[in-house]
Amino acid sequence: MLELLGMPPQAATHAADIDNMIALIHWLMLVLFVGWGGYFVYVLFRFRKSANPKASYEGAHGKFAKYTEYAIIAIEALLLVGYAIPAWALRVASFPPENEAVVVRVVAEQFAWNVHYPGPDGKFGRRDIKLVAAENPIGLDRTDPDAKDDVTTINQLNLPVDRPILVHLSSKDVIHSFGLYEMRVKQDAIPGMSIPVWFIPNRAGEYEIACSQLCGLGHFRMRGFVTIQSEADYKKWFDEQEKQLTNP
Ligand SMILES: [Cu+2]
Repeated sequence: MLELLGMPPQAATHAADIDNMIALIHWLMLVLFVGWGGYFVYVLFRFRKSANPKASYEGAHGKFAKYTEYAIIAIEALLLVGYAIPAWALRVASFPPENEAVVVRVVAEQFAWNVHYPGPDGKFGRRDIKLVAAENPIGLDRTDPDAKDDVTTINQLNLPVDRPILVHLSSKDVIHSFGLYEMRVKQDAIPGMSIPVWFIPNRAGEYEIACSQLCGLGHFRMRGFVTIQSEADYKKWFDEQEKQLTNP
């Protein structure tokens, strides 16, 4: 239904919850729009000049308007407390443990997404701002033992399907925003901060990383790709990357 209305396919486990909330909010807005619109037309007719030659300075009596307001407040509170806050809490307070998740760093810059995998040792190598260069955009120090097996890519994020993904998001320059529409993920990347984002992709395929903050003149081309693949394909891809590290 939502896909027919132009929503992207749902490619993460929490996508349906977010879409349900969006749908509920839109239903409420539709009811309010029709309700207020109908009321407006009624008032135009009911208080027309010919039927009310003399203006009433008292205004309308009756409790209907008051109760309608209370009902709308109650529904909005229900949406906030029953849906929005729990959905948000799950994203920002219930991170998967690092040893179960695929952990990856994404470093945004004008105008690219740098991806940094810790490699089989599970440890991210040291990074040094002095080492930042065109061929080493994140300044990875390859002399550090933890960095030896680290894999870096530009604008390409490969991830296995059906596993929790934990992205540590940061930025080298300005505020960017990590937007994976199909996975219903959007998080600002803020210089000086490392922000964790997690999700479980549940549909293999090729998706896009869109920068969702106007971050400069090249914002339009700040576009990366996410490949969600089976565990076996992901491992194969990763092994190829490792091979290239040892004999480039
Ligand atoms: Cu950007």
